[in-house]
Amino acid sequence: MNSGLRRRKNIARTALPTAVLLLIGSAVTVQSSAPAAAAETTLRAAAAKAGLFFGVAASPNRLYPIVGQEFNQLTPENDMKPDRIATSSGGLQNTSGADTLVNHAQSNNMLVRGHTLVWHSQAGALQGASQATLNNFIGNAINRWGSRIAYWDVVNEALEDNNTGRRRNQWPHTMNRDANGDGDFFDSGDTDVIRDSFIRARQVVQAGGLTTKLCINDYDVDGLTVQGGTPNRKADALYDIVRNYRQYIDCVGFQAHFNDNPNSIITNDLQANIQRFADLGVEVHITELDIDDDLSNNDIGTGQAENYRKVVRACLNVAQCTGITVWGISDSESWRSSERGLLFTGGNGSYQKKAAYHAVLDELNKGRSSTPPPTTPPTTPPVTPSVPPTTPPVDPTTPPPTTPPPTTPPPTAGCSATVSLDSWTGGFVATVRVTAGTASISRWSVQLTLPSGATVTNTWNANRSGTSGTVQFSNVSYNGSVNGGQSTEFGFQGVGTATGLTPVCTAA
Ligand code: 9MR
Repeated sequence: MNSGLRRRKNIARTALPTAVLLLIGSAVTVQSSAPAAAAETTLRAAAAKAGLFFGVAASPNRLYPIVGQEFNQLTPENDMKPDRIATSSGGLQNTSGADTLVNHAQSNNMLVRGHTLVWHSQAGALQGASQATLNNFIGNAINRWGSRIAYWDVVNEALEDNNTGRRRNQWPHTMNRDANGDGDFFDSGDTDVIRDSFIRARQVVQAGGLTTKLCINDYDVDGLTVQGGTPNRKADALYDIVRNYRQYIDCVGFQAHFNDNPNSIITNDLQANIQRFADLGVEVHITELDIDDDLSNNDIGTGQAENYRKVVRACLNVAQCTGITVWGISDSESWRSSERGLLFTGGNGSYQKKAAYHAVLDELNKGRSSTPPPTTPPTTPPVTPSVPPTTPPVDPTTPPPTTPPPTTPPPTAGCSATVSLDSWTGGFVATVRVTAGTASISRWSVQLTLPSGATVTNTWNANRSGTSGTVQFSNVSYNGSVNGGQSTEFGFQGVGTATGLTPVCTAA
């Protein structure tokens, strides 16, 4: 039986598998200044107000109006997988479906999650490929869509089933070499497809000046424990990977396909598990959420709507949990239709909201916890990835960067700021790096003037006043403190053309 069939069979009733930041800045402002605001009536608006995205898995033949109305993030359910778009040498083919989805997302002001680059399943012509070929594919795929992809699942489902905590014993993980035989893949002499793929992806993002964030994604990694209180070794293994390769990894996806398998249930320690990854300094996303409507063995309740509410609340309670994606619109069009795991019934563009929809909307409208749990600083240096000497050379087929390198204005007292811009016809994403002077700072603000016709539509990791002309950005609660010589970043997306931006930074 091929792995796809075997996988589908497993999934039927057993374990299963598999960016908003755009709205975080503005949302934080709204939340603190207008706590009694009227409830929002769409998932995307409620999520944006709470400072996260709410997305959906989508296909080109199901781009009904609801997609843009209810959701502000889109993951191609199948159209960016290697079996669709990869050639055996790591080139690209058949990208029209993916292009359609990216264009639809862009015109509906939705973030895109690219899914996925390195995966044992649905590998198509890449099945059995070498790391060099995988690297070629990684470069070609990332560069095709550039910063229009907010998040890429670089590595998907690297860990095996049944809570063993081990890597999969199948390609591409069989390319692993544990050089000193100590049982892990984290030593300098080891080769590891996870590490090497992230290194390659990081190179491409850096070379292109892209804002794309790089994620690792898996299923059954949701709680600290699985049913019965057994430690979730798969989650622990994922945690070790992220901790050890933190310099290359920006984000972690918990697929959150909840069903009756003891390893796939919703546990009360979901929030604590999200928090421990957040404490490593990465963003956490719930990437493929669906919940069986009959969780008879589930240890914390049987009501689907209430279970959805618990998952949404766990994410809302951790500031670095920046997005939730449901794996489809309606039950009947889902990969697991018999379990009726989604928020809508109906089909073909005509959908009815379920109780689960109303529970999610209600929970999102409550916003983030007023007293978020304390976060500890990252244990490894965040933000600035470095590439070790073992890094393979940049693939010569990689197109040159599409954006000019950042320009550095003269530093002002306390801090300086640089901006790098990724532009496309009619829009842009700007990433602004704020660097403290020799002294540490506890607050910063950045002012810049947009050319006529340019308007900011979303901001992340900063509060903002103004949308056009002279616009002011200031730190949010978690990134105001910057040690001397260190940096933090925020970003914003807009329509129009934004060239010649000269940010001016002031600090306190
Ligand atoms: O939902 C996807 C379904 O249409 C495909 O047939 C299937 C093939 O493996 O993949 C499904 O999506 C999977 C995702 O890519 C990774 N995590 C598990 C998802 C459900 O199987």
